[in-house]
Amino acid sequence: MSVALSSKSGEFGDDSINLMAPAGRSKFGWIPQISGWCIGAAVCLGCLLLILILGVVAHNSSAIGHRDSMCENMIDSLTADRESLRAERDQLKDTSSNLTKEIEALQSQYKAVAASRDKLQEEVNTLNLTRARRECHQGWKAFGDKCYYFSTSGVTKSWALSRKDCLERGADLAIVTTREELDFVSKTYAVTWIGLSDKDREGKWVWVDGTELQGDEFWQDGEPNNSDGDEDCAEVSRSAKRFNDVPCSRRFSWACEL
Ligand SMILES: [Ca+2]
Ligand SMILES: [Ca+2]
Ligand SMILES: [Ca+2]
Repeated sequence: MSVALSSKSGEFGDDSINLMAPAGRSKFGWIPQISGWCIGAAVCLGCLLLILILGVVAHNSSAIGHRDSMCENMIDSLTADRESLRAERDQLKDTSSNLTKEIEALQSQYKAVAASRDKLQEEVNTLNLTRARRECHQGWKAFGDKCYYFSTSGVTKSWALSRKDCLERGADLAIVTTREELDFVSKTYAVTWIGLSDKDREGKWVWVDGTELQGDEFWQDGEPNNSDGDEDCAEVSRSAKRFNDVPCSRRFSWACEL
């Protein structure tokens, strides 16, 4: 393929320019001949450039598409997490509401049980008072839920005969287990027999019902001392309001408990 430049006939005569001169050069010698391979190379270069541009565009499009896909996946995942958290929150709200209702129900039940307990306790106290008053025969004194018989004023007996009198009345010598009972039993006479002795085994103080004395806070200071080796029965005095061991043969008033 060649390009030839020529003048109109007669305008330039022999001075017309022919770029297709056989020698490969123009008559002027400075205009290069544009050969076919140059044009082909240019076309190829253009094609390569176009392919490169298309490749870059395709790559960018693919990257953008991939990024959009990742974003969509992330949004879907976050949306699913949000829905899951909402569901958990709603479930916790329901659980909290149910627990609150259960607590309120338990509190209501507790109040009802406490009220019932208090009412029952009042009834028990009333019954105890009624029982004490009803069961105490004439000549007996009520204290708490028990009845007590105090021997006739001026009559004294040994510990054994005092106990015999109580047994004949269907009772026994008083068993004193509280400070209040001690004050009650000891206030009638100067000295009163109670149902406590160590006559079966020295030093082992046992009540008439067979139970062993618990603690030693009710003894007078220095008692029991088993003075002269012959003090096996316990009395209470109005002045001391505490126990003392004395010979069982001594004669005192006595107190029976039923
Ligand atoms: Ca008692
Ligand atoms: Ca003794
Ligand atoms: Ca003594």
